[in-house]
Amino acid sequence: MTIPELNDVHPAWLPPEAFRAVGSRRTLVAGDGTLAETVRAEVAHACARYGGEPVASGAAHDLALTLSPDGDLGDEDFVLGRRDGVTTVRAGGQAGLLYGFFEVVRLGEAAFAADRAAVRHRPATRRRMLDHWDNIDVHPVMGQVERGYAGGSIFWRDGVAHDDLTRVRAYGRLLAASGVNAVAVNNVNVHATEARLLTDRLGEVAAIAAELRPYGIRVHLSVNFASPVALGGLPTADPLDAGVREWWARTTERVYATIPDFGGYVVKADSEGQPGPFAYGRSHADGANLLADALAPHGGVVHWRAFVYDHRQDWRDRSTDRARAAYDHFAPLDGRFRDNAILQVKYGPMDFQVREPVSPVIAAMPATRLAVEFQVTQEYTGQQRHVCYLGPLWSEVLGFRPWGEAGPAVADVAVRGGVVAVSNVGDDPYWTGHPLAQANLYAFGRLAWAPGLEPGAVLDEWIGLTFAGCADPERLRRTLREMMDGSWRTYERYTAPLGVGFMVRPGHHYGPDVDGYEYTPWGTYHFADRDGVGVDRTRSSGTGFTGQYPEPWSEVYESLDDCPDELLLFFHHVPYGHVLGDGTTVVQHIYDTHFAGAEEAARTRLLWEKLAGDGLVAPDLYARVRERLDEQVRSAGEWRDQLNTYFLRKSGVPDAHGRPIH
Ligand code: GCV
Repeated sequence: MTIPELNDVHPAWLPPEAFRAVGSRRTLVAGDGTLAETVRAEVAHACARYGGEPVASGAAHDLALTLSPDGDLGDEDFVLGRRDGVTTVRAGGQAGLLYGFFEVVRLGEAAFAADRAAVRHRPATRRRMLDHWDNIDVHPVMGQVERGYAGGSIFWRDGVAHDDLTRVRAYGRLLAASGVNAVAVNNVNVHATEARLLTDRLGEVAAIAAELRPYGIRVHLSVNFASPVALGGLPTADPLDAGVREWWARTTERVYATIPDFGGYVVKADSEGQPGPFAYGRSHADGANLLADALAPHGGVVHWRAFVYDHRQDWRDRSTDRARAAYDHFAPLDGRFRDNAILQVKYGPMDFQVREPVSPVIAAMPATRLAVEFQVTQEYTGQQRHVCYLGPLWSEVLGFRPWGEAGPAVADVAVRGGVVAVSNVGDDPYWTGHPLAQANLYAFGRLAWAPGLEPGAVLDEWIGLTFAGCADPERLRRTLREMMDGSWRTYERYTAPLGVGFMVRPGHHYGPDVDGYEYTPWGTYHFADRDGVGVDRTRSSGTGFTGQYPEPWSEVYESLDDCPDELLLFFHHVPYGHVLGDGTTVVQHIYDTHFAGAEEAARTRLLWEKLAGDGLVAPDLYARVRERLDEQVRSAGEWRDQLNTYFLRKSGVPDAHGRPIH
């Protein structure tokens, strides 16, 4: 086992300096197995640089990482403490040893300072997963990585897997240090070439799995529901057909013969053109169970996506509501999914908008294992050209209580199914295009592991690791916190207002286009006219979507008075003069937030500029962020002007402060 080292690629949150504290100590690693070997190699690697020493059992040491499988610790759990000058990590399994090691790295010198009471660490949920929307062949419209904003794929290039997969190993290392333990390596839109990863191109998946295994990460594969026809030559892919069931069973057996620790399948079915069980008059439970049954003998799981809706809607038809679709399709199927079928639900009912209510599906299926899906890749949140730290959004969603304050939170529901997100990584030298977007990847792993972590504290961890060894860490920390803490809300301010969403350019989804989707089949409308704006999703006069929530939210969202302002236009169509909680009207709020948001973007750039030339960050990283900030400021100005102009022209209501609107 060699620790991956890459030239010309930024080390993200694992620069050599982050290992100084561990690397300058005497460390004992007790335990056997693949992951224990990784920890041993990590310790040796850090010691070689910083003068410490890996020691054998019986020798004096400062840090002991010990595998002690018996007891009450799960495989990923560990207990960390310090007494009598020795820091100890006692792990329930090899994975716990690895996570315990990275916890010590995260703590740095603090791990070796004062005594600390033994604290038990355990992940909130067993599966913390990243989905890659990577294509093997460059797709004519979507490119190498669908919704990718960080260059090509780290797995595939121009039709084949990369020869040198060192970068995949380094990725696994970064993910392990954040808490992620599963990766799906291809796009959920499974095109012809990618479908074959399941059969004759399985070797490429095995090669990737071999790189990720030493860091405790299992590989999953997105599969095409029509594979029995497309790959197996069968006349049907009907989930109840015996030949089809047999085909999936045999195919899956071969997968496990090649990759014994394979994680399972991810399926997007009957969605945006992907095939699915509807073609055979079968339900999505039938579809998911077909694959679950094939995977069960091998311990695998199927992630079946709930992102099913009609993308050929008639915009003239006000009764159809895309927000209703996932619940309408799936809630009636509660209790009908196998135990190794996980229903993967996007956090909101629409599609990864900057502001949406939490999906009602999450509260509707108590007898089904649900995973919550986030989007680390910033499709609708600035495409890694804008600073937009998403930790606060995810934290808000995970902490939301669908049954009211006394009930469980979304994170509690996800315990059984896991937390999943679409990765933002590509073959870019900074991994994520925008160097500050690395924080989103890190934060996803940390919040999936411990949903109660405070997003600002996660940011501090990320800053401390990424910029370890910085000459003035406190100044840098303060600057980055100021730039990033509120960046999601800033982005919200200068883009679509009050929860309405989708005022983006169709297709690529970057930049403003208020009516871009208004008369399309995609079901994403705002219904602005001369009198008002917003979607009436009430039971009393609208689409009835509010009725998909349990109380108290079904009542809160239904009521114009109680509906939270930030979601007002998601649930209600209101006149421009409607008065919000802070006393401003809707249209004045639109003007105010768009002016403020664009100003905040400019202030973010100023904060960064103050770091120029003082050596706190490397010049190339400084320049990359600076270049992105220029685009953010430009784009925020464009959003401000288009949105304000649009609503001035529609409403005829002037800005109360007489600011320039075009
Ligand atoms: C992979 C959105 C994106 C699509 C994506 C889809 C999904 O609609 O724009 O690119 O497809 O979500 O989550 O399946």
